[in-house]
Amino acid sequence: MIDPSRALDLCREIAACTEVPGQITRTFLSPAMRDCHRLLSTRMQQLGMHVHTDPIGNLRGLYGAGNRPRLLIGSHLDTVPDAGAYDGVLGVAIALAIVEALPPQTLPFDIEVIGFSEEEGVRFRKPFFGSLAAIGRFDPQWLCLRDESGCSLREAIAQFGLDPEKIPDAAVDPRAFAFLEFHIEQGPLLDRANAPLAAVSAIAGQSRLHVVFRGRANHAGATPMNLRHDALAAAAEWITAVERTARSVDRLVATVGSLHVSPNASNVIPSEVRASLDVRHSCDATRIAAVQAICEEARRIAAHRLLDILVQEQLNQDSVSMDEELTAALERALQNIGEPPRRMPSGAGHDAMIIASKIPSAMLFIRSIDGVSHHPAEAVHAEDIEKAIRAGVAILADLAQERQHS
Ligand code: HGY
Ligand code: MN
Ligand code: MN
Repeated sequence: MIDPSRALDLCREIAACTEVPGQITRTFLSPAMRDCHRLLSTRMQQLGMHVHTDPIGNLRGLYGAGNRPRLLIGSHLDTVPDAGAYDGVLGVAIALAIVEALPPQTLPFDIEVIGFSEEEGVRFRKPFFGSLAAIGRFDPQWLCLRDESGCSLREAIAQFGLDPEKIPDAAVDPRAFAFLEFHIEQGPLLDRANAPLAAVSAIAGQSRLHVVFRGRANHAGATPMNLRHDALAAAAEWITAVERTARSVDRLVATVGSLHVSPNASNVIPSEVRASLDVRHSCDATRIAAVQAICEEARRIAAHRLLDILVQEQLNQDSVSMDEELTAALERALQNIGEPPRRMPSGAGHDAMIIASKIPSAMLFIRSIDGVSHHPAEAVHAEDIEKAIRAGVAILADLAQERQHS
């Protein structure tokens, strides 16, 4: 019998590791992340794992001697602001539950559980530092990025007690042969289908940009409307155009999720607005064309209002298909536990889309109740977690059998 409550209790314990009392906010290498590492390290050590934090802040638990082929299982430990208790961390909790549930006979491979340090891209507005470093694609130029407080990425890593010069050491062992990520769906499809689990077929590509409208501050009471260069009015006109564009293209999604207004006073015409732009689609050409159209509209609006505009691309991540063999093995595992083999695309981004560029990767989605995520109401069914753990044990047995006969 597998008891899902240990994994769920671990998620709830880790939910208390937050920078903001009363909500769940845990960003890259924050003190809250250190608390999270402490809880997970204890659980990993109880399982007999060798635990270390790599130079980019990924928490790594090695189960086995480390001298054999290696299966990686993991997800991210950071969250969006005011998050739910399961996005990311549930994948690490399930990985540990799978190790705990393994039958006594030894597997012909080692297992490394990885809690990635930065997948959401909240603190430095650039996602995937942990998984990019794990596959050797971390760009040292990023060390100069600064967070809202002006702290550089280099300083943040050093303040956590890590050495930014050693980030190449975060690369995964060359004997790693596969990566599995267990993750909540974060959307409504499984809930609507009344289905607990599904293998992921592909992960939608995503573009993330920083758009700055620069006008001119002036007196809100004394400046006639025809003499204004209002950065916020320009941004507002553009944001409705972003939504209109996204609604006009099938399965395209576009979001302006973050807005900083300066000088942000009720009686001053806004001089500057810094906006985020997030555009996703399973077809890369469609996504890139939409980004170009949306940015062109921003430039048109700025020119019409005699404002300056700055557009900076932060991420241009193509969509990624999951490894066919591993995904078929996940579907066999679903059948093995009495569930129909089911596949579905992912609109959300995941570390698996980064790891997949170097190591065969696959994902198993777990139903999000009411399809809610990136919100405190994020919830899962305990029985779905029990099934996910059983599916994990089943796929490991499948991989073991395959390797013993290869
Ligand atoms: O934004 C995403 O897709 C993920 O939650 N980081
Ligand atoms: Mn997320
Ligand atoms: Mn996630």
